[in-house]
Amino acid sequence: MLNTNKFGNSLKNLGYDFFSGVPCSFLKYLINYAINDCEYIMATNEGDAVATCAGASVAGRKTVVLMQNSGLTNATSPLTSLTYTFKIPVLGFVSLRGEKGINDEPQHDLMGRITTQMLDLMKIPWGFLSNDFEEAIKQLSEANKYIEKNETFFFVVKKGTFDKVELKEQKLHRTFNKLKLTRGKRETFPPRILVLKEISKIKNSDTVLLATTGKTGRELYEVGDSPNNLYMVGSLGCISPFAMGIALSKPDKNVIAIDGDGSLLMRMGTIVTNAYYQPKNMLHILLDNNSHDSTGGQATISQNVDFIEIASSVGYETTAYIHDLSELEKFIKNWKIYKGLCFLYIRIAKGSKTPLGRPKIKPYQVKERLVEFLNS
Ligand SMILES: Cc1ncc(C[n+]2csc(CCOP(=O)(O)OP(=O)(O)O)c2C)c(N)n1
Repeated sequence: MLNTNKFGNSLKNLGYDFFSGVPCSFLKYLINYAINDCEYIMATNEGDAVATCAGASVAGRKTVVLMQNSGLTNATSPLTSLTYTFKIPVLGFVSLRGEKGINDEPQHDLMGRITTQMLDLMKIPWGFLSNDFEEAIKQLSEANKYIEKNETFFFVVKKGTFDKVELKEQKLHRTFNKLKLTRGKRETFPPRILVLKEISKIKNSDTVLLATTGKTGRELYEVGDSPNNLYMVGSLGCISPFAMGIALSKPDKNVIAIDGDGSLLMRMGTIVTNAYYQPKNMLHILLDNNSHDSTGGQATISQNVDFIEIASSVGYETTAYIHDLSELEKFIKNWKIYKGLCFLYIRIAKGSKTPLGRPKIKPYQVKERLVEFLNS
């Protein structure tokens, strides 16, 4: 069995101090260590945890995701289209529930048989974590070499690998909304590209603009490409947890996540996490066209959702319904001065600029220059 505190300290000595995940009983003592002694983000979904760690990693942190193998299925989207595609390194620990020969619950049976195959399929290098301390430390040092090459590496963790660490009492807080501005008049439904032009005006050497998957990123690129932009591809819903990872790790930068209704609905739990950790330097702007515009305009059913109520109730400090472009300009200017976690909601027209190109720069190049920007 591994001495969990000693193993955790070895992780820390290698620089791994940013953790996120969803608990698993096989990993609970490592998770308890991370909660007790490190920065640990309690995610609502393993995919969100990967996205948050990816953001923190881009911002210069060494990050660790912790998950049950059943949660590996939740994380496949960001592990294939975010960390792999953008070459963002994250160190993973995934439990092996359902291992052949151990008596486990029926729901783990299939995942127990395919966990390592799934990692192979996702082109994630991995190893079974040894329960011998000296050996495990050697494995850690090998894993660290992958991380330093910008590759993700996963340890597969069997039952009884970590010795007991008590979870210290978690000091939890409530987060409260301080200013909520709801719909007060008719809105104007501007086209997305005009909204993006307005948002882009804020950009300076302190600000990053992160655009959600699909045409939002493509239009932002056409509005004006720059090293402090990132265009998410694939991994729908990951823009705000990714932004939070950056915002928490770089408190001196303004981090703006431009989200879509389909995207936010796909990972709705993220706003609970964003609000709980409350980065003061994060502005979350939702462009709602009631549709999956990028994939042909199919409905998202967001007309039934009051995003302002939801973001306010989970504790975004400021939430505001934006009726037109001049209000958007005013609120962004105010946010630059007063900051605080802020959620702006704007209804936009369906459709996009035609013809619409795609970024000519590759995702990992976009990431590389953002890393440079964030560390400059
Ligand atoms: C996990 C995942 N599922 C599906 C897609 C395909 N997809 C790309 S963009 C998009 C629509 C997103 O809708 P929304 O966030 O409302 O933005 P809009 O296209 O309306 O600007 C979909 C479904 C994806 N990239 N990732």
